[in-house]
Amino acid sequence: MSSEQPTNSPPTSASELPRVGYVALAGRPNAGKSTLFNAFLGQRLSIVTSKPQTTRGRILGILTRPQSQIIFLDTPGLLDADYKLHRTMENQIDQAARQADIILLLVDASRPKDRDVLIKRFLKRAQVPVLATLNKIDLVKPAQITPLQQSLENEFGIEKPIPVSALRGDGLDDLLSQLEAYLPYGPKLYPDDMVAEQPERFFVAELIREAAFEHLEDELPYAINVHIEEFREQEGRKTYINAIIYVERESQKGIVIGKKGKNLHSIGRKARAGVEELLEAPVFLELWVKVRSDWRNTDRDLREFGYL
Ligand SMILES: Nc1nc2c(ncn2[C@@H]2O[C@H](COP(=O)(O)OP(=O)(O)OP(=O)(O)O)[C@@H](O)[C@H]2O)c(=O)[nH]1
Ligand SMILES: [Mg+2]
Repeated sequence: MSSEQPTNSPPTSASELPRVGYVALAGRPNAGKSTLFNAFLGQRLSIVTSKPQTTRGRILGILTRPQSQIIFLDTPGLLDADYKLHRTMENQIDQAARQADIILLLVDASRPKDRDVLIKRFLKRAQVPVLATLNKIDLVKPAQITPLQQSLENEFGIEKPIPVSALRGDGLDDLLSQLEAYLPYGPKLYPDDMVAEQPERFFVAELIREAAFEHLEDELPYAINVHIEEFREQEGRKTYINAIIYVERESQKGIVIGKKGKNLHSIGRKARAGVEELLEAPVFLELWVKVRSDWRNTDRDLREFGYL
């Protein structure tokens, strides 16, 4: 965390040291934060789905370049907190913003007005410089980009947002150089080959949640949580993973399992492919579904699931 006054000018003193620092991604749910995070890191580290509220915590990803080490913090989307779970998500956003040297605010070009009051509230709390980017420009006509940039600049009192498409990779090199210029010079904080800090079993649980999120409809994706019960690497045999998908009600359990276990089977197949890609090893994935009533509002459950 920086105790200096926020300023919107990059550090100017040159040095032999690389630029090293934290970039927190922030924005509304579904703005494309995790897509951008993965595009910068060149790998699928943070889960991405077509549904909002996919990311539930702070995800750290390290990009080491010849002259810099940029530590990206992916965060949940800014929202109205309806559950205790949402309040833990808000805390994660604020913690990441405090830890950051610069905040990168993402605005979805196809939904620029989406609950902008939440963005304004967040910007008021921000203690460090904020750079903004207009994402998903592939979804709007080129002629719309300049007026959109201008209206966001006026609305939020920030510098002109940099237009990008995280999905296509357009504009990312320019954005990365601009971000880099805001980081202080200093020694690297992580080994060059390190990309993530959270343990493998965290990412495995996330990949299972990603598969379930995409597969399930309506409110159900939001009522699930994935917990890894057992993760065992075995010499000469498939890695054994036993995971529980928690739901909030008995009726939800039946839907997640599906007729003759069809839904659970599909979720398992999709999740296993992702987990095998991540671990670069064959995996035996066993999935169970259990009920944990009202876990999103229960401190004990939130603590056990790692949200608190
Ligand atoms: N067309 C288009 N789609 C994008 C772009 N970036 C992200 N998306 C899509 O937008 C959806 C949401 O992307 P995410 O990266 O999960 O968004 P997020 O901001 O992390 O969302 P939360 O985790 O819910 O806060 C996914 O379907 C992405 O494929 C983009 O540049 N263009
Ligand atoms: Mg996300």
